[in-house]
Amino acid sequence: MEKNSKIAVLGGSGLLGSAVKKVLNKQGFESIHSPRSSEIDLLEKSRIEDYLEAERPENIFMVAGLVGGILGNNTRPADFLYQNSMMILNLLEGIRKFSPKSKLLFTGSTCIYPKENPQPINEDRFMCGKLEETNKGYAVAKGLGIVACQLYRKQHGLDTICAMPTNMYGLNDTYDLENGHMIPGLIKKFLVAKRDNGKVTLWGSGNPRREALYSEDCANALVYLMENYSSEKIVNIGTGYDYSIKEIAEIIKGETGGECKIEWDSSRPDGTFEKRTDIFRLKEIYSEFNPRSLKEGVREILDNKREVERILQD
Ligand code: GFB
Repeated sequence: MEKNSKIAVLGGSGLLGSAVKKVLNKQGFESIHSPRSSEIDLLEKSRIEDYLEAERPENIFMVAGLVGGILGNNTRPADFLYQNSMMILNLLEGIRKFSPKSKLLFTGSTCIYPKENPQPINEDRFMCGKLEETNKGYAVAKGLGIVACQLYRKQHGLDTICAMPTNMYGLNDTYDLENGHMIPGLIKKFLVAKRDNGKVTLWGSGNPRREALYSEDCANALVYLMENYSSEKIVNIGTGYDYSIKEIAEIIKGETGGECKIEWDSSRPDGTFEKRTDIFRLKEIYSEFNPRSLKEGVREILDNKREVERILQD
């Protein structure tokens, strides 16, 4: 990418999209366009086609999507399937017709892998087994997106690449306790418990294991891949090590400085037991990739006054 390349970030107001814009800005890219969903609804084919015909961005980061945590996914599986499938299909068709020189980076998710895997999970595990029920709709849509990118590359010669980020958190996250992801949910629960002198109720057994990737570290990898990678082979983006949910809770509790009691609600789902990523391929491409620890990432969030205010207001 040249510093004046026309770059589109779709989903630029979300957790990952805002981090991608921040990284691009930091690296001196000057022409970043991030249309809001009110400007371009990716579910409306004609709107995305009009946009691509008018703008013809040289690089497109496709990080838009309907996202949520274990409960959001499990409650609205058809919405997660439909919206995420249609968005990437509409975009690929639009690129093919109106902007075939655009390079597209599509983000999937590590939930595309089967429920059970040898750990860590290598990219070749894609389509090798049964999916986890709680996020089947999202996983099938993201899997479809990957295959679509590969087939548009094969048949139409589009320059598409696909990255699979693991569980993420960071500034500008969504702190929705019912439908959101686990790490922002825990950060909010511990902050509220500290403020109110209350207890914290967490879900499941606390035994499942998850990675914790800071959104800006993921964004650094995405920008690097956009500049240095072109292949149909998907690339995991993770830290390569995981924690039990209990360990994550202790780290967040320690950083928020609360003394609260933790209770576990076993009526809530555990989901996939473990999904640690194999990041060998990413490190081969981007050897300097060095994501921060959960403790460091949580500290950055807690040191940001505006974010903390937002968390407590939501
Ligand atoms: O991030 P999360 O909701 O989804 O994490 P997944 C769920 C895990 O955290 C389960 C436990 O083991 C939950 O039982 N947990 C404990 C909690 N307390 C809480 C809490 O307060 N809130 C939440 N949300 N969980 C996601 C997919 O799966 O993985 C996404 O939903 C995406 O679509 C992402 O693919 C990578 O980690 O299970």
